Amino acid sequence: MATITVYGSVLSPFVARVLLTCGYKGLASELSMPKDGIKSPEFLKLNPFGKIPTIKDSGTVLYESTVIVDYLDAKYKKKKLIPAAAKAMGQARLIAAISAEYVQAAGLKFFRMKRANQNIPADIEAATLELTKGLDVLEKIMSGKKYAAGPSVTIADCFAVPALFFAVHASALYGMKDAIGSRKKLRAYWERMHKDKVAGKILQGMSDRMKQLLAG
Ligand SMILES: N[C@@H](CCC(=O)N[C@@H](CS)C(=O)NCC(=O)O)C(=O)O
Repeated sequence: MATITVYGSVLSPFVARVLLTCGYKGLASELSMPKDGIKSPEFLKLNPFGKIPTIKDSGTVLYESTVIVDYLDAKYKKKKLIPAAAKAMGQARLIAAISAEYVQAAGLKFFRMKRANQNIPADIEAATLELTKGLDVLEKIMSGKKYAAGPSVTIADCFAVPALFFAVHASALYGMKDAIGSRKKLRAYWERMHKDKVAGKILQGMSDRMKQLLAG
């Protein structure tokens, strides 16, 4: 199997989804930023939006993280991350969607406000409310087992881990000391994922990169 090129940076939660997918499926991947930048004519030929992640897998070029995750799971049949049974698939996709659309979205709002040096109380309050609601729902639907949707790793983990990273670390930039709070299933999951071989490595990479970025 050829090595999959993943264009991007580990700090991007969209890229991290793809790296987690490769990691959990045991696929060889190589992470790199496009040589002349994401808006260069060369890179725009691969992804007309000039965004990361974008992948090259032998002759296949793809962009949009959710599409890439589905593609990798469909192409490489071993260690399936999308459950075949309808109910289990629905549960895994629901956790992935809540993580992406609510938890990650709110976390990214904090991060982007910080990078733009914005401190508008109404915006901070709106992001806090959105994050609180998203985390409450996630706590409700998490399996409470080893992985997000049950005893085995699924697509849910590929979305939940980067979403929780931004929920915790970006909200902390606005004084939320502990975004997870008293949500028991989420807390145990978050602690477990730091010790998980695949997720732990990605979380460390995200954390190192965020520190570098904020320092610079
Ligand atoms: N919907 C896209 C979003 C990707 C995305 O927004 N990536 C950001 C990095 S976190 C990016 O490339 N931003 C550069 C830009 O929009 O110009 C996906 O799921 O892949």
